[in-house]
Amino acid sequence: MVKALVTGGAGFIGSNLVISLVEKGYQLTVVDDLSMGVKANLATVADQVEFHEHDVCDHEFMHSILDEDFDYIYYLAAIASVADSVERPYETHQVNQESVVDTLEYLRVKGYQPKKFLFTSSAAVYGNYPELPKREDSRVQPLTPYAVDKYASERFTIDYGDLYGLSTVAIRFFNVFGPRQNPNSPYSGVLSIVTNCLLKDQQFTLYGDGSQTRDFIYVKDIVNALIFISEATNSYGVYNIGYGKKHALLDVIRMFEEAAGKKLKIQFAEARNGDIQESLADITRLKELGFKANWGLENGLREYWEYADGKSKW
Ligand code: UD2
Repeated sequence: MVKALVTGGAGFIGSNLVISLVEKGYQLTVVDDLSMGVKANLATVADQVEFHEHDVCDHEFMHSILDEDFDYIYYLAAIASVADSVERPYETHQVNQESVVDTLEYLRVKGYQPKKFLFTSSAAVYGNYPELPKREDSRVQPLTPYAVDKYASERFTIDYGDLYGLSTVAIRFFNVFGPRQNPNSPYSGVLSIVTNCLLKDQQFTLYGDGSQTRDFIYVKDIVNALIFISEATNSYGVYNIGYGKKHALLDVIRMFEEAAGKKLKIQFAEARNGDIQESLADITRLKELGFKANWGLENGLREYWEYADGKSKW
């Protein structure tokens, strides 16, 4: 049986990934300290997953888990809030970088050779340079502890491949949306906040005029891409994952209203400090590997709404 480890597997993207891997017949181990994830995210697969509620910074514990010698390791555990990293740079560093390096080092020392070690990073590493679209070799400008740690962990991931022969890849997510994204912080993904407002008939605050663009991608396409990249024997280095299309926020909100059959009450406010105006992924590398997204933005929005509205089980 194929054995996979997903750290952060109770979180938004992690739980969607775990469920897909279970459906593929993989034997799953999940490590998540539930600081951001929730166990309920894995309710439908609870009896098919070995779940450890544990901090990835506990090196001894992680070593005992890694001794299971996995075929695939998906490293999604992170403190995913940029704002949190600015407030608590050292603590978030322990999670977002130290734990990753320790895992890679343990694999090296023990001579474990997973078919792939996949680290998940973020478009945050690109910072504010205006060049678009962002290619994996575009200039980076990590402006926050979160982005610094993500970038450094990417480099460690790739270097452990180049220097020590581990098969590794690093992924840069653009704006992911879909079921189980937590809407409860002002820095949660904007579409989870929109969903929450639509469901509760609450007013949504749109920062700026809505012309800012993002490369929004549905979580099911993200999960398919993660699995595709990890299983491709010729994948290496860094991959952007987005649709390679940019949409103005207000246009996406209009598309979502259509999917929901409901109007969003919008209040406009000053643009957020540090908000970037445009973001767009160049996904040439992903396409060259042979990946094709099969959901797309409109289908994704429709399915997300059906899930959120309780019409479809996930
Ligand atoms: C994404 C990441 C962030 C960081 C950044 C790097 C997410 C959730 N956030 O931020 O962690 O990596 O990229 O560039 O993936 N907005 C509103 N109202 C709200 C919330 C958001 O108008 O209640 C706007 C926000 O000002 C921004 C857009 O919606 O212009 C998207 O916001 P976001 O927080 O979902 O994502 P982003 O790209 O700013």
